[in-house]
Amino acid sequence: MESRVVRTLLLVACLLPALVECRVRHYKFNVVVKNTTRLCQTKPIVTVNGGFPGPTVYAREGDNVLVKVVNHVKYNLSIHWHGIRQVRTGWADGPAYITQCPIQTGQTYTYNFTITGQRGTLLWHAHILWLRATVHGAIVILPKRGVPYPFPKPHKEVVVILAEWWNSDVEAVINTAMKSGAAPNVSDAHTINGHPGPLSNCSSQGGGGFKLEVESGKTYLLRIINAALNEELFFGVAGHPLTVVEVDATYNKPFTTTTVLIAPGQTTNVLLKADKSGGRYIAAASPFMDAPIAVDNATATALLHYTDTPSSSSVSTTFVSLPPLNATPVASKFMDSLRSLKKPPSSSLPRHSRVDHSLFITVGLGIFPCPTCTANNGSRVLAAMNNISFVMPTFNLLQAHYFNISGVFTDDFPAKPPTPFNYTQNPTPQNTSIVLSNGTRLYRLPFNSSVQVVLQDTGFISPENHPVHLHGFNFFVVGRGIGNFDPKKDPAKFNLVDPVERNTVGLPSGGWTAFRFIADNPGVWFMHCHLEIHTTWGLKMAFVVDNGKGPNQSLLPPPPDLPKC
Ligand SMILES: *[C@@H]1O[C@H](CO)[C@@H](O)[C@H](O)[C@H]1NC(C)=O
Ligand SMILES: *[C@@H]1O[C@H](CO)[C@@H](O)[C@H](O)[C@H]1NC(C)=O
Ligand SMILES: *[C@@H]1O[C@H](CO)[C@@H](O)[C@H](O)[C@H]1NC(C)=O
Ligand SMILES: *[C@@H]1O[C@H](CO)[C@@H](O)[C@H](O)[C@H]1NC(C)=O
Ligand SMILES: *[C@@H]1O[C@H](CO)[C@@H](O)[C@H](O)[C@H]1NC(C)=O
Ligand SMILES: *[C@@H]1O[C@H](CO)[C@@H](O)[C@H](O)[C@H]1NC(C)=O
Ligand SMILES: *[C@@H]1O[C@H](CO)[C@@H](O)[C@H](O)[C@H]1NC(C)=O
Ligand SMILES: *[C@@H]1O[C@H](CO)[C@@H](O)[C@H](O)[C@H]1NC(C)=O
Ligand SMILES: *[C@@H]1O[C@H](CO)[C@@H](O)[C@H](O)[C@H]1NC(C)=O
Ligand SMILES: *[C@@H]1O[C@H](CO)[C@@H](O)[C@H](O)[C@H]1NC(C)=O
Ligand SMILES: *[C@@H]1O[C@H](CO)[C@@H](O)[C@H](O)[C@H]1NC(C)=O
Ligand SMILES: *[C@@H]1O[C@H](CO)[C@@H](O)[C@H](O)[C@H]1NC(C)=O
Ligand SMILES: [Cu+2]
Repeated sequence: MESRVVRTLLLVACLLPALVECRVRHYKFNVVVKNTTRLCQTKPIVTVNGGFPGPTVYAREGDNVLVKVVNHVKYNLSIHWHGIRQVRTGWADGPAYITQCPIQTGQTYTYNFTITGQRGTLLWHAHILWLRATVHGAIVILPKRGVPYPFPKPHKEVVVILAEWWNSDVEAVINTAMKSGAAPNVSDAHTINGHPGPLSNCSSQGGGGFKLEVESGKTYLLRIINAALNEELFFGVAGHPLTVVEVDATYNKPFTTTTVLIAPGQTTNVLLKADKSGGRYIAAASPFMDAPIAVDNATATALLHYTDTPSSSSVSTTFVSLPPLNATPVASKFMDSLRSLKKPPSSSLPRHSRVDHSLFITVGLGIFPCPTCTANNGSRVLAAMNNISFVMPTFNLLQAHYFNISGVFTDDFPAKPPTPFNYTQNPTPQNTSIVLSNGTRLYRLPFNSSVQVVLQDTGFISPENHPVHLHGFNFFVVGRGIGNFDPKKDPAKFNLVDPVERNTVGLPSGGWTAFRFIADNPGVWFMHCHLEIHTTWGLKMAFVVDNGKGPNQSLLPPPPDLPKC
């Protein structure tokens, strides 16, 4: 009896922000429809436990996390633990039809993973359809007990989730677009912790938006997450410079900036010093887009409120100093400022001489025949890597790999584009076809091989900034540039001393980016643009990493409750 009480107490305590020592942390995610009001409109949205955003998952480095997901909605579902390395546990990664079949209506699946060698801020989100618009939340991984941050301990830590809000049903938005062949509607508002904020219409809902209470003289750690579907965002706080200390759950050399750039799927920890004697200040998020592509240009706001300041006092709105939509120099400066805190060990960052697999991958839009598409003269806009628009299988790739089931995928994804051309020439010469091919083609990597990937944006239809995310690994961003990658000159300029380590990198519009990693995690690992519209259009591929020697270098067997197709 007593031990049951203790166990129950421990279970409850293990849900709290790491107050007690728990090696196993249990969460329950009930996926339910919840009527929610924003922008003066009430509509049903898909949520976890009724929240928009959903609950924060707290853990410590080394913990085993168990999340029981119960699907109570009409959609197929899966949840991805974005940035968690999932060492040998690909079954818990989450992208539908890549590492699992979906959790169907009425079904349950328990994600079981251990957080190995990681601490910081990450996010979880739905990885099927466009459900991630409302099905998302934070993952906060504290360092091992007794291990301090490499910066002064903040007075408080606050999760800040940036996202988008649609007045229409998001599934209708993407379905309509796919039927017509045209681009989908953009969102109606951006949100900060679920709210468009005090400067939007209908701000009375939710008490005027998110409010961060601060005490004068104290320092706060903001764990900023971009959970938006389709937009890179600038973020800033009026009168308060931000010191960036961590991105994608890796520490960087601290630097101070008025504006943070954060792409969908990225996370950024910043220190904010409440150095004013009092007052009320606006925090804001607005989009970054340096290509002729439609975006939701609404600014989301929140309030930084010094305690003891009367709510009637005026609000400082110097936030209008957030850069304009197309501020490429601000974005470039931010990305160029990111450096790893420590020199990475050469065992994790391959040198030139040790690169076993060198891939050059074009990333961009194109067209594909579609006789029924009305908006586009019998074609539709799609997107591709190395000219292949990825076709989603109807069976789980990881399972097909593990059980040697043939006919689900091929492992012939090309290491270079089929036809070399002037990638960033804009407009692209008419003699270079923008018609794409398609297929479920993967790239095979032996265990422990060292990999270099150069992503090259193309001018097909339009150049554009693509935040590319790799599952199962962190990579080191060794270089970036504008124009065509020069394989003779550019590698000599690579940073192999303190390149930033992350899981999602912004490929500059009309440019290239290069990263390296060691394929030390067996399984099938998705790589895709984290703009959901581009993923839907096929801007994705996957790596299949073979087992190494013995059980410690091999994928674990699938859990018994793995959903079936
Ligand atoms: C949402 O609200 C509508 C009408 O306002 C109601 O008909 C519907 O049952 C509600 N749905 C849920 C899930 O509460
Ligand atoms: C979680 O997975 C590990 C293997 O990685 C296994 O030993 C453990 O029993 C699993 N936990 C549960 C609750 O299924
Ligand atoms: C897209 O936006 C247009 C114009 O605002 C609106 O009429 C239409 O209903 C929207 N489509 C969807 C699928 O929400
Ligand atoms: C607020 O609503 C008014 C009236 O509907 C409209 O004219 C205005 O543009 C809206 N402002 C914002 C920021 O949405
Ligand atoms: C936002 O976009 C709309 C049309 O999409 C345009 O009318 C409006 O001027 C833009 N506002 C800003 C501040 O750029
Ligand atoms: C569709 O084709 C017609 C006739 O060839 C042309 O006039 C029109 O501009 C085309 N529309 C689009 C959206 O490409
Ligand atoms: C799949 O094939 C590999 C290599 O041929 C073999 O080692 C493995 O046992 C096979 N797995 C199954 C489940 O048949
Ligand atoms: C490629 O296109 C760019 C932009 O139009 C141009 O400046 C450059 O000279 C072209 N490069 C080659 C090799 O043709
Ligand atoms: C394509 O056009 C460019 C000039 O726009 C020319 O230099 C090139 O030779 C052409 N390529 C082919 C295959 O026709
Ligand atoms: C892409 O593939 C299609 C279909 O095979 C082909 O027609 C086109 O020329 C290819 N484009 C490039 C740039 O390789
Ligand atoms: C892939 O391309 C083939 C050949 O054009 C086409 O028949 C098929 O429908 C395409 N598959 C998808 C999912 O678009
Ligand atoms: C849900 O997933 C199952 C398994 O892949 C599939 O058979 C079914 O068609 C899906 N349902 C919907 C509504 O897409
Ligand atoms: Cu993209």
